[in-house]
Amino acid sequence: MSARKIIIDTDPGQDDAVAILLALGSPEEIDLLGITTVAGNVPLARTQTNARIVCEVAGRADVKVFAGSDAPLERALVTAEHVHGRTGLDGPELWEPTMPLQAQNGVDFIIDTLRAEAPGTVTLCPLGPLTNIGAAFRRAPDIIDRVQEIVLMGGAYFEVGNITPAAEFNIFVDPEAAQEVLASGVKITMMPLDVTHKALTTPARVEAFRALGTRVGAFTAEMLAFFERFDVEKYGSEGGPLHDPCVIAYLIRPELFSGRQINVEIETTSPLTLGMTVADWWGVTDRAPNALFIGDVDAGGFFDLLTERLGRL
Ligand SMILES: [Ca+2]
Repeated sequence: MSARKIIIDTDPGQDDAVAILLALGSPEEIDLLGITTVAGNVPLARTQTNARIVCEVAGRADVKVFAGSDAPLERALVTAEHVHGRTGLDGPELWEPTMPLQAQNGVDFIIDTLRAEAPGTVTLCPLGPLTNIGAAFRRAPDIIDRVQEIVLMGGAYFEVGNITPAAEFNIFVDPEAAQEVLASGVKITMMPLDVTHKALTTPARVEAFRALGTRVGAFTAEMLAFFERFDVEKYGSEGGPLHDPCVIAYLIRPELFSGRQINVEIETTSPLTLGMTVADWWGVTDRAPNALFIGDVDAGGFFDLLTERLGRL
């Protein structure tokens, strides 16, 4: 089987960084066409910088990194420095990357790539707010039918909200983009908090990254040591959830995950529940299913895969 062509759309973010590293460590399964960045956890100037830092850590200055949208489609940007730190990638010592940022806008790269590649051969992997995907679909509706699948991190049902009592961060930041993507008819797989909160770091799991004895292993352990503090304090859990790597792990080892094909709609008007993922997990409406909503993961298998693949870099 040939490697699956993907575009990672991201707002790094320590967990985004691990997702990118997992993709770079898995060339048999993943053909990374490019990384598009979006404003989310931190503003765009930082997310595009952070994406290049992560590529440089992996020794992959050849990866194409693009800057996309600097603000949601119809709203002011909300960021999450309280979780990820001032840089978005707090933990390890950072530097100004020397690898180039591509001149083309990330949204244009998504459009051009989907038009250039054969229909049904490119998977989009959004790890942040869905602004770039929504913008591309608005500007070039002809590309919608050409997407193989969208596998995204976002939303929550049983875990409800993390940025508000009702909403998960990625969906909350750009609810209009999220709703348009969910209504697009593209095959969609969602990694909500319900599953990512089961992919928790533990001291032993973080130590396994450090024990790789590589630059990537040390960088990852330092990021996660910072990242887990927020969730350990908030939820009383042993570690922090590796949200975004679930997306890439699903492409490599789908058998680690399970979920339900259900209808998911996004609240875009209520001030109280803005950005809520209204997920019909129990099938109480007759609304047509539009997403595979993942609910469970084999966390041991997930961390074994991560450690093995990051160990290749
Ligand atoms: Ca992210």
